Amino acid sequence: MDLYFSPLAGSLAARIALYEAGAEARFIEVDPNTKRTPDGSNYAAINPLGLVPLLRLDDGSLLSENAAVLQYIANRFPESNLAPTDELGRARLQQWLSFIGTELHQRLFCVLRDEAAPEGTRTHTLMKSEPRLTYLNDHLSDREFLLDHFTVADAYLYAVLNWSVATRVSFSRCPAIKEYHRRLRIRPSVARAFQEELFLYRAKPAAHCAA
Ligand SMILES: N[C@@H](CCC(=O)N[C@@H](CS)C(=O)NCC(=O)O)C(=O)O
Repeated sequence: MDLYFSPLAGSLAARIALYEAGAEARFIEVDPNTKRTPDGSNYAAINPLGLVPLLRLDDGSLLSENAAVLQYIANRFPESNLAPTDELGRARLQQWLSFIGTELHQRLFCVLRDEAAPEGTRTHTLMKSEPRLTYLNDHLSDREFLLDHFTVADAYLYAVLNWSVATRVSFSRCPAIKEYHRRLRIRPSVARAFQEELFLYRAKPAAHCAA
């Protein structure tokens, strides 16, 4: 399996999931500016959207979208227990993957990372995100993970919360989110994935705009 990724992008979640599963995978870096891979291939020809993550499966087919990629990894390595198997548990996992993907990844962090956004966008976006962050903070205030054990949704939430530094989103009013992020950071799969991608990120700072 190949994972197309950019250092410290949302694709970090898939790397964490693969490490959790102890899976064999090849990691192919995509330069977010040039859309080239290290061998000079044009990533836009592989994924016309130009977005990461993207998985190339063993049969050569491609799978995109964080929620799908993460659930595929969880399904492919069931012994790693990265997703609930019961019907309601699966729906709850989907609920959190959707929340993270839409309410946090796209609606909050992608907007704040957009340097071309019109004036006033930041204030408006932060104001709109407040109830969402409060909701997440309340949910995390009495639990270690989003569900009752570590799942791919935690890997995704961790990757997204990392962008709070570059986007200057403060969690001072969200102590449970802060504590959750701190706890996950020291989980071995997470620490390993983060350190490896931080190294790549720092190697080419001009290519990245966040994290
Ligand atoms: N809907 C996609 C969004 C993925 C996405 O926004 N990826 C960002 C990195 S976090 C990206 O590849 N950005 C590059 C670009 O916009 O050109 C998903 O959930 O996988």
